[in-house]
Amino acid sequence: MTQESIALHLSALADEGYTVIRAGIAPGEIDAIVSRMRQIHAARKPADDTEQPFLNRGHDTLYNLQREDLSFIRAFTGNEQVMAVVRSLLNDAWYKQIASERPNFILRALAGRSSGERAMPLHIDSFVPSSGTLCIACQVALVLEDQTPQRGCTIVVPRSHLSDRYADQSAMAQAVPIETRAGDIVIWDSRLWHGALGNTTGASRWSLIATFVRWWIKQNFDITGTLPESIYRQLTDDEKAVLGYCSLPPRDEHERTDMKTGHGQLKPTVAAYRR
Ligand SMILES: O=C(O)CCC(=O)C(=O)O
Repeated sequence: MTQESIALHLSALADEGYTVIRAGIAPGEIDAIVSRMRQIHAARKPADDTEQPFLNRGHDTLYNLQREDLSFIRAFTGNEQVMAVVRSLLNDAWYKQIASERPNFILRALAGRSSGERAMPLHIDSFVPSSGTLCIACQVALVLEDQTPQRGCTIVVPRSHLSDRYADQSAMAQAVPIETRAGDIVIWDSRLWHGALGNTTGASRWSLIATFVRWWIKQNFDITGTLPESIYRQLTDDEKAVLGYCSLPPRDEHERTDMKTGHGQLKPTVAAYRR
């Protein structure tokens, strides 16, 4: 992807709150990811719907996929287009321990999602609205199966990320469906009012969704503490930073007084962070 097309995606994100990278995933990779997700879906006990977050009830959701397979992480970190866009959106320019052209943003959540029959209400995922020019969180959805309105595609209310308001269901009339093909990548600012239509086809509609946030935001799960050592061993320093290992809070002032660290302070194993 050229600098020019990255600039176009960034400008769409700034103005409309979302962008679509068409055919951003290699066909072989799509099949590998979706079949691994189907395997995990078949093996996991179905979640008790009442214990799921409200928005996910009635939908197939595979939580915490970074623990299952390196390929789920690398589908994002190995995609230069995605990394370039997300770095521009979320890197902290004052994070001096990591070179500015490397990521200092982190992964908040990595989940698989397929739409159920019920629509997913409009919502934001930044937890707080704002109308500022700086983004604090974004979602990157790797589309693994074609998405149409009948198959429960993502919907967004363009420009709502600048509204400084929580999502209002009466804005459904302004929501636009994002029709995509397997292999497309949709990126939206997490302040954008978005949701998904109900899937009336009976077919699955898997996408792999990463929520990336600025380094100081809390992660959905204990991503750093529960990563299998076998996956940690294979990560690059950039990937360790993205999973949060460079911005773990120190235990106390004797361990460290800076909230941010660089690659030089990364530890050899997951267990070593707990000592
Ligand atoms: O899967 C979708 O289309 C929307 C997902 C979504 O709204 C979310 O993950 O917050």
